Amino acid sequence: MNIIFISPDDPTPWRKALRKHLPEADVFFWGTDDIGDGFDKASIDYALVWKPDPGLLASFPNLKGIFNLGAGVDALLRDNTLPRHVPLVRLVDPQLSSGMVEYVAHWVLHFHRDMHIYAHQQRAHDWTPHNNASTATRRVGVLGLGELGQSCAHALMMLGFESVSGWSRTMKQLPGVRSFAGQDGLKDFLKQAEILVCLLPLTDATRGLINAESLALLPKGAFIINAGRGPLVVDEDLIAALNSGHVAAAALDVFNTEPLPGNHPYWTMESVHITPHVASLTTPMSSSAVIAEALRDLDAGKTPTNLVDFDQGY
Ligand code: NDP
Ligand code: OXD
Repeated sequence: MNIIFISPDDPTPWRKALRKHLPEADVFFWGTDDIGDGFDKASIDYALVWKPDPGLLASFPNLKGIFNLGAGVDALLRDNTLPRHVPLVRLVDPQLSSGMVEYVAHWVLHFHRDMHIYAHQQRAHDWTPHNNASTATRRVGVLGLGELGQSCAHALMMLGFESVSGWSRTMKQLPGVRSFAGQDGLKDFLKQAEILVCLLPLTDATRGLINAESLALLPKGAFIINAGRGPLVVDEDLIAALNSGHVAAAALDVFNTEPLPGNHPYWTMESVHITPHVASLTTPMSSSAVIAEALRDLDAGKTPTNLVDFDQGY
């Protein structure tokens, strides 16, 4: 079995991880000395990729499967030449989920416990205590109840949040989580989300979903945590909502343009907390284990879990 690995990541830990979890495969690392003059693209069975250059995957004529080295496939689906007859599998990895849980729990607690206010007060040498809000009454809403959204909703309940809700395309039955679905459920979901966690994939249906209209539905003083994708948010609308105080603060990990341009207003807004798309990072060892399992399923003619639905775009 021959595999092409295409990613800007350092190949060294990946070589080690793939040797351990896929010892039967010959793995060739694109952009390294593995790809000599006689390299035969037709010999490649599977591709492991993160943001390959558009057109590159189409140049491997005999691919039997493509494995995305991340959860979001929006960048891949933007490539019009992507071979759509080839199964595309996205990454679902317990370590990716736990990284996201850490990021989301951090910011939910940060806002819930007024840390954004105390940070501001510290700069003003201001010793004003505030009453602590209660997890019994704080309402947290998770946009996107997939692998990551469900893990985060569960973790928030474990932290004591008694009012956790989620919004997805299809209705969910998750113990303790109030489920809202589809456009019909969106308004009611937003109206009660004091802390809004965004873990939606970027698709034609979700682009720009966080806009003036949806932001206006949030309770006054709401918080936004976006670790899904930047273009889910209309930046000017979020900035206006932050400036008016309707949205109290935002933690943003993903942006319309990455890296975030140096002159972007977010950089200097006190109410905005920026991280450089690190909410959860793919780790070679744990993701190689799950990719190896899915790859063997596919090779044995089974349908792997976590196949991308090209029609839905995720
Ligand atoms: P999943 O595919 O497991 O879940 C996606 C969720 O979004 C599902 O609940 C789905 O609904 C819902 N959804 C999709 N489209 C719509 C829609 N039009 N209306 C309502 N709900 C919708 O994805 P993951 O949880 O694994 O990952 C989510 C995203 O997180 C990734 O696509 C990626 O963009 C981002 N991410 C960011 C990282 C970071 O470091 N910042 C790291 C990893 C991922 P349903 O359940 O009904 O299908
Ligand atoms: C992902 C990401 O989609 O890191 O996995 O953004």
